[in-house]
Amino acid sequence: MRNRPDPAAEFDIRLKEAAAETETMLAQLLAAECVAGEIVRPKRLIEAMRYASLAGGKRLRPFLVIESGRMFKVPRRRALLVGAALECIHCYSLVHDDLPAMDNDDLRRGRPTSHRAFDEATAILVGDGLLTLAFDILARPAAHPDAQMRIDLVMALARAAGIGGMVGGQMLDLAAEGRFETRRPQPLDELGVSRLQAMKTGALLRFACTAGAILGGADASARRAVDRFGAALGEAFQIADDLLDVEGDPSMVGKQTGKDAAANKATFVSLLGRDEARKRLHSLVARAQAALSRFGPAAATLREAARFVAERRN
Ligand code: GRG
Repeated sequence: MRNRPDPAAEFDIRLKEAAAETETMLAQLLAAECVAGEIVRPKRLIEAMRYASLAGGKRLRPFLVIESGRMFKVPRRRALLVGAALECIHCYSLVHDDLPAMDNDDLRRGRPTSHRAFDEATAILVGDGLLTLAFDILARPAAHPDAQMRIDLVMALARAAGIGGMVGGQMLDLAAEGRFETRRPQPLDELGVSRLQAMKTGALLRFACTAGAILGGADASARRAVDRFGAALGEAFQIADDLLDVEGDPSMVGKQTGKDAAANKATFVSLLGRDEARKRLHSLVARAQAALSRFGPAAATLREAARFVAERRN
């Protein structure tokens, strides 16, 4: 009988497989040739969109869609398409976040940011193109044959990525930095930081986890369990990111570090100190893993994902 690899090894294999398949899917979706209804795909736009979304990134969000889908017996190709749509939103957010008007970063995923490799106007259009493509993908019958199911996915992703989700979280972040009228940093308390992070980073990760349950037609109680997992994982991810900004090696992280303190950013690390932030991180991992206990061995890889998020080095 073949020995099953341990959960950590199995996780690594599955994450790599999901990343490779996502890469292939994105490359197909960003082909030079038009799809029905389009007129022409400008060469520079496609080149820049491919630059921003191919060859790099852990592909954690598509992986979470695939793995949560696996628990509910979702056909892999459907989960892959939904994961690719989500990755488009994630890549657009990184491109726009790196722009001079936002974080003004030169390095992303170990390479020049999109506006550095191309130009600012192209980088703005790359983000616009990826955001629009995400919803094009979700509207395709290949994402799910049932139109109501596709509408549910569109709605859930729009809410996660939009005003009351990622975009809103970015707005709160800029306001807290003192970018607007006051021109002074606006200190946030724990609740403020927690809400900002749940929106800016957590919402997409949470969607990634619930998408599998939506695609698989899971009942309300299973959906809530997966949603609790996603919420805890999202918060853990951001605390790990904040710790990496303080402790990480830029050559490993693939971007500049030390930017949060320089921008007076309120994070759990700045509010609580590194040790307390790390304790909070570990308790979130335990909370995320406990949320999946009812699924038994079927959720082993997702439980590993919570550990990975806390221990990652990039
Ligand atoms: C500009 C609309 C708009 C939103 C920006 C997500 C975001 C909001 C900004 C990104 C800034 C940032 C670095 C946030 C920390 C969390 C995060 C999203 C890290 C990068 O995600 P990973 O580690 O990246 O999954 P890879 O490269 O692996 O895909």
